Amino acid sequence: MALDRTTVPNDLSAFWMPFTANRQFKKAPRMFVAAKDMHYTTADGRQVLDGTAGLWCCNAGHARPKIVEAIEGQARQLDYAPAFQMGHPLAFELANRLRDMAPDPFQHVFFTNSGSESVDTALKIALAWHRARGEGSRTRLIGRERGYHGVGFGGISVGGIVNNRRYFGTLLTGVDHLPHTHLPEKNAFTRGQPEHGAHLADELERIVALHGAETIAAVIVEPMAGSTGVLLPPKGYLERLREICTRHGILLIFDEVITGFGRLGSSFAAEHFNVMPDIITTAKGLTNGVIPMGAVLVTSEIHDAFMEGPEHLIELFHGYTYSGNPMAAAAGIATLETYREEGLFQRAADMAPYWEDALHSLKGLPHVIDIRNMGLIGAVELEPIPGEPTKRAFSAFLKAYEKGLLIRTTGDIIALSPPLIIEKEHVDTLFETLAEVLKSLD
Ligand code: PXG
Repeated sequence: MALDRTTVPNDLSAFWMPFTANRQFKKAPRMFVAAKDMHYTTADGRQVLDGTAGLWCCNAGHARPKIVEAIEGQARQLDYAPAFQMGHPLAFELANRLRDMAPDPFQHVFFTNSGSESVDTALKIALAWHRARGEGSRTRLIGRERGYHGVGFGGISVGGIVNNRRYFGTLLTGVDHLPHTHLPEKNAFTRGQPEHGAHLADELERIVALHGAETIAAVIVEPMAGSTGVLLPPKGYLERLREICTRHGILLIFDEVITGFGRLGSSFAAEHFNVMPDIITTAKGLTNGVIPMGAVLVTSEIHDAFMEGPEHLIELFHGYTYSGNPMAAAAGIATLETYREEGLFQRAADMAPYWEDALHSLKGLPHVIDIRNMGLIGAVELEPIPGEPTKRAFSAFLKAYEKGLLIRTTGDIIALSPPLIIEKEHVDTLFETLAEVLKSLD
């Protein structure tokens, strides 16, 4: 029997949906049944402009031929190969290509299946690396308020989204947090990196003084905090964080699950800001979101410290059944080729000024209290309805969807991150629709 891919089942009760108001959704479901380039098709046959690249992941747009063909071909050639003590060519090929596109220091790649797994992998590598070098006392991990590092126990421990933490017990011990960098009273309506807030990196010195540098393994931050509502690093902030980490022998991890693969107009935020961490976590755009995959990029200094001792012994007791999975690797290679052939990272950089102007034209519309942007990312922060936080932005989300536009909201912030293939006409349509939506809000 052919799979019916477009008819919505009558019974929606079995699927417990992630990060979704299940009961509300199931009363009035919003379903996509197809996608091509910049648009989704809904179950009731409407076209919806993708203002969010799915969930920040479909950077090359939807149903791109090269990626589709790679997956079809790979399913026929080699569907699965064991990930431990066996290999297959494409995982090595993808790792080589990632190394080649990453900034110079990043010479080795560990594959995962998601951003959450990349984060847990990076934290574990950081701990094990210090131990391998005889600094086993370095066990503390430092995250940041409002940080999002996925939903594993490591990720929510270093993360700083209250609702993602408060229900789940005591989390990892030995974790501390830097303050977030959101200073709306000083930086509202900034284009690009805000002027104020570099001093917030000095809080790391306070944390070091409190615990002792010799107890701290790593600091993890998103170079641009996406999920919490697009918080850009203040000018000089990342540089200062880097300098303090280096001075105290602490590893710096950039979580580039969102910023990797062209979102800011360059391969990685590390390159964009010209600040090199020791470890980079990725996922999402690595395979254009088509097949789940993540990757952790590390320097030779980190990798090589593990390559000691008898050669028959496993060097790192970590990995997943699907690390470097053939289908995902094929999708990843085809995705990176699509990015390169179409010059999509440069395209994002070229489109960014037009995007910025269009976004900031929303200033002055009802309830808009801040607008922030960088690369092909934008955020519009709305004044919350008194006593009912999140409601106004969610209402904007529903209205936009009705008008044929997909946006994301978090709290009372609207986040935008379109596929990098976006044309000026799409940008115009997107912001005209959003302006109508904002004017219609209570
Ligand atoms: N790190 C960062 C920086 C992320 O943004 C993850 C880790 C976790 O990735 P996985 O693949 O485990 O989900 C993320 C994910 C949103 C939104 O609307 C953001 C994410 C996921 C879903 C929605 O902002 N980021």
